[in-house]
Parts: sequence; structure tokens; C-alpha cells
Amino acid sequence: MSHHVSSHLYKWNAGPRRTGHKPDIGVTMKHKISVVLAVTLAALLAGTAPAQAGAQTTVTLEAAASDHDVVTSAATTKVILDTDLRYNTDDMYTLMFLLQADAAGYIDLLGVTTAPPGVRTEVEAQMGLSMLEKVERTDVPLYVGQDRPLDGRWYKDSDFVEMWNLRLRDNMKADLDPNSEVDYSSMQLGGQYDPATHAGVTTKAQPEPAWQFMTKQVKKYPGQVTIMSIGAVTNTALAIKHDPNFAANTAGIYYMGGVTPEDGSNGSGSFNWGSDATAVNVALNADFPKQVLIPSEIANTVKLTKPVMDEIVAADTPVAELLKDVAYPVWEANPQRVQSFWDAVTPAVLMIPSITDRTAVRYMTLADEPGPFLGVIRQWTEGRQPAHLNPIDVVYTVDNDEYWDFVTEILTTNYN
Ligand SMILES: [Ca+2]
Repeated sequence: MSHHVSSHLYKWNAGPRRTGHKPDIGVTMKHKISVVLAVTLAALLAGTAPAQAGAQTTVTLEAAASDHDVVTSAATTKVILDTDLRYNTDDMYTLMFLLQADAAGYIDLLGVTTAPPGVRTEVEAQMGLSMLEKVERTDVPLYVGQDRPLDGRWYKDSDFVEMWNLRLRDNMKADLDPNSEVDYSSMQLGGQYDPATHAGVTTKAQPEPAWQFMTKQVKKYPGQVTIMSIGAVTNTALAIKHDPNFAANTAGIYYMGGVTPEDGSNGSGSFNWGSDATAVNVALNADFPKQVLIPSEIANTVKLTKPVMDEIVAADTPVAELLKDVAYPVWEANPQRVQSFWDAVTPAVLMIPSITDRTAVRYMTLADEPGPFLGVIRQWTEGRQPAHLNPIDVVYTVDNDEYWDFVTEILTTNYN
């Protein structure tokens, strides 16, 4: 749990550490001042000083105050984030969003698992651990996920890859030669791999594979764990295959996945879903109590711009400091920059269901046989679906004003 981050980039002082231990005192807070008073009072009752550095805090907050209609709380909503995490991507913002939501008491973030298809999951883990150290949140455990698609056969078939002119990512290339060693230094990481941001990272990933963490947590907290799947669905599919009760015992799954046109016509697996179509079908067909899909098209309307970044980086929170150091320079260099915010819409839909503008129930499956249709999504509207398919709640748009207001509130509030 040490945080000897040697990089000169990260200059804030480590303040009092929050702890991962958050028993519920069963009080609904209306105002932040009440929260502070309640913490002090409860700490006094418990015979401890409030919020001292390194002290085990003996109280928790039901939830911080918000102008938004947040329906979740840490007591009822535990989240596992399954992510192809890299610096300066929407996955990084999603993690920061969830860390702050956890600190606010809106959710309980149980852990982070790394997923394809961003870069190799070990590299994502390294980036994730460095992010968690930099924002002083090493209380959140990180697990390495499986790199290879569930059904890796088409990646192993070089003739097929060549015939269809497929673009292979590095993890897929490695799969073509199972004996090859991974050379991280030569990986094409889209300019996102910066050795300086990895210097001095001492936190280790947890020894268990991602899927096992998922199954254990769902067993431990039946009906309370939401899987937030913002990469390929490989780890979740493995959890389903290892534990037949897994899906039914979750609270549900929220995906950031394929392209699913609102008119019901065929879609595509796109980045997240297309890289492991077999795994997506395993999950879509599993008996989750609830499945919510935020498709890629959401990014057509949800864009991060500099005025929002200006507001975020002006805040005095470790999360804001991290974003200021690693993300803000590109906004300063190009004030007109617009960044798609795919994955980071997902936490808002979970916490504020009323933020969705247009939704519909769809039934869907992906073509998962090797061939030119691999990854194509066939979807059905309500009443026309094959009987064996599960309903998926698809979110087409969110209220942009409310979304950015909530994102800004979450990322700029110091909840400690
Ligand atoms: Ca992602």
C-alpha cells in the first residue's frame, strides 16, 4: 500500500488516506455539512478521531448530497469494473468516475479487472495500478484478465486473417504464435504507453485471474454485484462458464458494446464486442437479472470538450490532479479538441437511470463463426424476437446537460 511515486509528474501531497472499509450507518444525508457533522459525531461515538491520516474510519456515508437523482448507494450497489484500461482513454475517465462515486457513497467499487481489446491485459494492469497509486486509491484491488478471445480460433488462422484483410491488435498477433514472448517495449500502444507514467509503481496486481474474482465476489454478495463491462466481454464469459450460478446471482450487467442501430437494422460488434463475439453471446444468453447496453453510437452525442476539462482540472482532488497532469496538456495544445466519451457514460446510466433520454428493449445475437459476417449484430424488436433470447435495455441518448453537470460534480468534489 505504499505510494512512493517517484515520477516528478505527480506533485500533490498524499493527504489522509481513505479506507476501503465502509460499514453502513444507515443515515440518508441531505447536505454536505450534515455529512461532516455526522462523521464527526459518529467518530466521537466510536471513540476515534475523524479522518486522521492512516486512521481506520469507523463510519461511512449513505451517500453524499447531489442535485441529481442518484438511485444507487454503496450499501446496495457493488460494482466490478471490467475494462481495457489505458491512459487518456474513456476507460481512464470511467475509472476516475467510479472511484469518486465510491468515495461519495453512491456505489461500492469492489475491484478492477483488465480486459481485451485495448492492449495486452498485463500492460493495462500496469497502467491501472499506476493510476490507482496516483489518486491514492490502492485500496481498490486490480486483477489481470484473459487476453485471448474466448474462441481464439480465427486469430490463430493466419490464412483467414489474410483472406479477410483483418486488422490484428497485438494481443491477437501473440495468439497466432502461442510460443512467442510478449515484448512490451515493441508493442504498438497508440502513443499511450509512456514509461515515465509507470515509473515507481509498487502496487501489484492480485494473484487470481479476473474471472475468479468475479465469481467469488458474486458468491459473497448475491444479488448485489453489477458487472460494468467496458471492453471485450471475455472475463465475464469465463465467469459464466466456470460458475453456472454466476449470472443469476449478480445484480445485472451494464455493457458498453457494439453498434446497434435504433431502427432495428443489423449492427456491428465494433471495438469492444467485435473482438470477442463468442464471449458476447455467452453473456447475452446468460440469465442476468438485468442487461443494459450503452452502444457505441452514444459517443455521437456525448463529447468531452475543453470548457468541461477546465472546470475539472481546477478542482483540488487527486483525480483532478491526475487528469491535469496526464490528460490536460492535449487540451491546452488543442482547445478545439473533442473527445468521444463512450465508456464513461455507463456509470451515469447505472447511478441515474433517469438521465437516459431514449431507450428500447432489443433482443440480439452476434455472428460468431469465422467469415465475413463475424461480429455482425442481428437484432429484434419487442414481440418479434426468437423465444430463447433475453431482453436487453438499450440506451440511445442521455441528457447531455445533466450528464456533464454530474461528471463535473463527481470529479471535482472532495468526498474524503
Ligand atoms: Ca473500453
